[in-house]
Amino acid sequence: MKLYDCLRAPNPRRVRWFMAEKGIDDVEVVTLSIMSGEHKSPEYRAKVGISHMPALELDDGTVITESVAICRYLESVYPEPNLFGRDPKETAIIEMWLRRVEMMVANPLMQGVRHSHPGMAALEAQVPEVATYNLDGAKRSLKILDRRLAESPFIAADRVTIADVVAAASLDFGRMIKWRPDPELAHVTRWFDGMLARPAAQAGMAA
Ligand SMILES: N[C@@H](CCC(=O)N[C@@H](CS)C(=O)NCC(=O)O)C(=O)O
Repeated sequence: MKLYDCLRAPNPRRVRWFMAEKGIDDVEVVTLSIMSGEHKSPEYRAKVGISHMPALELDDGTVITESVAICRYLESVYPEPNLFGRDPKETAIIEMWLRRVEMMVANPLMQGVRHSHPGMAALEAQVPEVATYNLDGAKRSLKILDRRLAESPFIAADRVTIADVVAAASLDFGRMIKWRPDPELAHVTRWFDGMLARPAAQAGMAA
């Protein structure tokens, strides 16, 4: 298998982090640069079908995009440690939090960065109001996460799951614009510091 990866982008980081949590080290990683437009080459587009990263190419040539779909596939192939749920109830709760995190925190934060970081102007027709609207939305949603984390060590279960990986990789992308969760959100802060201290958080980050 081959993972098409980009070092600073948050969606590829989810997959690297997820693989590191599972100790997966037999996937070849091909690093491309979004800023240099390598994901827009005719070869990449022909292979992947969309100019997005990450993408996972299987040995039979099948290509999977969408970071969570890639993680779900890897979970089936490498089931332990489990990050998507062990039984119907736990799987549904993890999916519920994953959807909440994706829509209420990850997407708004990514839009906030894309519409405000000067370096992203090459990728996005930036609208400052879009950045403000999305960053305000992410900030409000983090209060929901703070209440949840007051009663649970991790977002969806008593162990790290895909919901934590998606949330933490997305929140850490805020560093690009010096954005951090409000330190008054004590439970989010405790959880986020803990997530960033995990060895898997460093996957691909030193390069
Ligand atoms: N929903 C997709 C999003 C993929 C995506 O948008 N990736 C960004 C990098 S984080 C990308 O490839 N951007 C290319 C561009 O903006 O031209 C996923 O979860 O993988």
